[in-house]
Amino acid sequence: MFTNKLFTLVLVVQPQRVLLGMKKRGFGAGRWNGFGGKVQAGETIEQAAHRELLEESGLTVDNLQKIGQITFEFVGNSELMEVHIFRTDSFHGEPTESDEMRPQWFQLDQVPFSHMWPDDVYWFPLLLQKKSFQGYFKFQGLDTILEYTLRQVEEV
Ligand code: 8OG
Repeated sequence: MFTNKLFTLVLVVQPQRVLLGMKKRGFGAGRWNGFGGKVQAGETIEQAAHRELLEESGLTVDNLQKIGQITFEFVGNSELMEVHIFRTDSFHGEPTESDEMRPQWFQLDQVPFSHMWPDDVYWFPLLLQKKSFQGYFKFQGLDTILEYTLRQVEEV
């Protein structure tokens, strides 16, 4: 039987650029990504998204827009990762390096997909166009997508 574990992911997107962080340690180390992590007991998914964004990037935001939800299966692991994805276009503070992440702005036509999770190239275009989506990706190891579904939805 599968169980689900909840995660958040926040992308700060401005008209010409997106803020990504180089993950310095742990799961996904060596890859550029948005900011996020596990939802803790006693907090809502949205509270977790704000907390992780602040911890990893030094930024606070007034509003997070729910934009996507992707479930990840890793073959051999019965714990599915249910990742709730948010975007925001405005923020307070200065992007600041943390123990976990080194933030950097990327032009929207220079998103470093070859150094990101391999599924990101599929759903980033939807995120950038503010189109809500739901997906499922089945991974073999950390690099190979065995199968996936991805669809645009009215509301996440
Ligand atoms: O707490 P931890 O840093 O281990 O949380 C994992 C983070 O990575 C969390 O923000 C969710 C995110 N994440 C995955 N898989 C993928 C993926 O395939 N693509 C992207 N962009 N982020 C992912 O767990």
